[in-house]
Amino acid sequence: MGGIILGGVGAVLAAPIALGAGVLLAAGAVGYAGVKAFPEKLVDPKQIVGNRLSSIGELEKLSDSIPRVGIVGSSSSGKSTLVEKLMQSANAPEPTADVYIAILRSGGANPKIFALIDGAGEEYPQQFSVAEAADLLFIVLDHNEGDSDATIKKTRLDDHRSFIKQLTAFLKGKSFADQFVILLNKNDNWGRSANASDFESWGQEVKADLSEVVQGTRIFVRGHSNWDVDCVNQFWTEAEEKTQ
Ligand SMILES: Nc1nc2c(ncn2[C@@H]2O[C@H](COP(=O)(O)OP(=O)(O)O)[C@@H](O)[C@H]2O)c(=O)[nH]1
Ligand SMILES: [Mg+2]
Repeated sequence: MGGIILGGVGAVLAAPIALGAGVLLAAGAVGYAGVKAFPEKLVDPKQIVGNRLSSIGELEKLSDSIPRVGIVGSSSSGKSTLVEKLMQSANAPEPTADVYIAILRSGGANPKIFALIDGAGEEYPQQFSVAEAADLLFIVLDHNEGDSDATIKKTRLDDHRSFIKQLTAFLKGKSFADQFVILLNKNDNWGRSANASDFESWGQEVKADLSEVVQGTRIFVRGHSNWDVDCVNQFWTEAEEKTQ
């Protein structure tokens, strides 16, 4: 009997508590849904020109989509130096550890805002993610890893070949940029070599072999030097023209 009374009292007391808890839970759920439904504030690309983003995902948070230019190639080929030059920065880049994105207004005849994507050359997964994200892809190759030697090193050329082989294997079956530009970088150095034309021919071979593998992709190849302002400006002209 006592148990029944106690049970009854318990039920009467518990009901408001349960009701209260239920109301709180419902209010919380409604509040959470409200926050989730409220669109995340998008960033206007014009507001972040000159900035660096630290992940490709951040490009999804822009109010307008901007062309993505990927810059890939083996370590020390001059990718980050190119980005620094395009930023008109006098700094020599630190060795690149992670993928980053520079938001820049191009310096050609038809300026627009671009996302330039660069990563660590020795980290193939980073290189692949840069290539996969790109609307236009620059592949930076060189004749040796140094910055002052004119010698064309066979081992270096083989490294580039093997990099490209891995890259195309990764891209197979995926959708990716329909135009590639191969830069034969450090022209200021290899241009002084007696074998400069061999290196240029090698660049043409790379292009020919690549077009066999990535059919339907237009491939261009040219000499380039990050120390030559005209070459750096040419990058912007190409980026503008090839992302219309
Ligand atoms: N001579 C010469 N050296 C360059 C050129 N571009 C880059 N370098 C040098 O190559 C080295 C590697 O450059 P970096 O941009 O860090 O290469 P990354 O690993 O591809 O980003 C640095 O010592 C640069 O100064 C170039 O056009 N000419
Ligand atoms: Mg780098």
